[in-house]
Amino acid sequence: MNLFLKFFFILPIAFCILQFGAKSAPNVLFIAVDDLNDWVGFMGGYSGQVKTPNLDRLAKMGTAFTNAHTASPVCCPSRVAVLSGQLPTTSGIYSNRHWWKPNVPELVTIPAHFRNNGYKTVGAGKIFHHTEGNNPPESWDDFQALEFHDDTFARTRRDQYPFIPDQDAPKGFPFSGIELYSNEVDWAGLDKPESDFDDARAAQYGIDFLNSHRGSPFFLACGFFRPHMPWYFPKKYLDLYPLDEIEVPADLPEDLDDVPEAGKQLAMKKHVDLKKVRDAGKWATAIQHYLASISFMDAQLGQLLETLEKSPHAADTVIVLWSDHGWHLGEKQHWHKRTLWEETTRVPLIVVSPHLGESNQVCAQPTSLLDLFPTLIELCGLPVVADQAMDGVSLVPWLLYPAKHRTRNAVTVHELQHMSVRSNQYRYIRYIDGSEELYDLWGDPNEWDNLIGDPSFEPIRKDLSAELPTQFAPSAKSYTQFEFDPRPYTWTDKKTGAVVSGSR
Ligand SMILES: [Ca+2]
Ligand SMILES: [Ca+2]
Repeated sequence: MNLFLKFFFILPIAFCILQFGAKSAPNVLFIAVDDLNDWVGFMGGYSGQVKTPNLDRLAKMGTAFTNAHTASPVCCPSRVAVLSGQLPTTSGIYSNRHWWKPNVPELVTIPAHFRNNGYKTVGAGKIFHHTEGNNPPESWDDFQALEFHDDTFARTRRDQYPFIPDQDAPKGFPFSGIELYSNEVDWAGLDKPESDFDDARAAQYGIDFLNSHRGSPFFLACGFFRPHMPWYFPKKYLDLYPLDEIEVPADLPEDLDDVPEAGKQLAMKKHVDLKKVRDAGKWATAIQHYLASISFMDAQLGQLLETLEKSPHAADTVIVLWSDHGWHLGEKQHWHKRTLWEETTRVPLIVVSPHLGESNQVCAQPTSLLDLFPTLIELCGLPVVADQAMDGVSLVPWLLYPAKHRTRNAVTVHELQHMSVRSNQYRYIRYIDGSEELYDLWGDPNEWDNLIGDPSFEPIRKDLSAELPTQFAPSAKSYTQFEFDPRPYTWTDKKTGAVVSGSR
């Protein structure tokens, strides 16, 4: 066949096969992890040895984005941002007090978009925020809810957990030996079968689905709750982390001296927990339990990946894994999340495409979890979501060329107008009162030395500040302004009487 015929005959056929054949609609395995910072093997965020063989294996299967950041440092707004492709400043969903569906009923989320385009969408565990009213059934053909078998007694808010039975705290609680912020802030290796833990149940749901499903393309979401608190897991995972090998974060008592008042307030929120933990001599013990939680979650991930690899879906399934935000374990005097520093914003993000990009790639360009929705749309050949602005961009160019320079940096928004932008080298923070921080992560990876006020960094400050949002969607209505009915999954606006339904 001459070149002319090849061009006009074979290429279009190849194109058609790619577009409309089996490969035009790859499956998706969508894995969410909760409160996992950069303490994973392939990111090197922990100064000691963290054991995450399965996260590391997954990273090697595709592209690991090692400079990826959350859109918001709290569960609900972060997850809504990932699942809608919009910053809180676009959607108005800024906090855990905001139900997205009654506030922005037209918002199309990732699972809904896949379902609208012929995919079978199923899931288990924590994908949207885990309290009642955040996970409309309309997005899913089937969903196994997170039932909190690990810590039923910690879910004391009846309005947030109406589906969980009342249960007294067990004998010996708190297992950490310290009374902390809430029942949730506890840790222990527990003596119960691994299969009884919530994350094992979520993994098992995915395993059963992969083993039984045949036919139509699927979107399978698996949401792991660890290392979210409480740090409960099967006891054996503690053996991975002998206490005398635990590294505690470098402690610089004067670190907050050059942080503006608004930043200090974020750092000191729940600082009392860190103080109690350290005063009790249990800082290393707490870290040991965070690490063991990570390894327990990693083991569940491993079972899921192993099942996928042995299934007929292996060659045609896109895999993405992300964590909703990070966690401080004492850096900046902080214990928990809800800040704009590296410990909270930097998260694992892995994309594996069976048809695109090499394996074992690392992309160190600044990326955002907001990029996931456009990436999945492109990888699966779905139409863009009509009339829905997206604040991220597809990562496909970086799957093809991981070193490709990216001019767009990663923006994080915390509540109303506390904001940060992370570039390749720098982090710029501006709080609602206009106060600022600037760090050079290459020379100062701990973000100890605030460079604001140094005239030689003024051009960088100016460039980065220009990337922060300038338009702010009004804050969504608080959940207290709605009446939520889990059956048939409706919200009634207490003032207007308007009803929004999220039922299937
Ligand atoms: Ca979280
Ligand atoms: Ca400092």
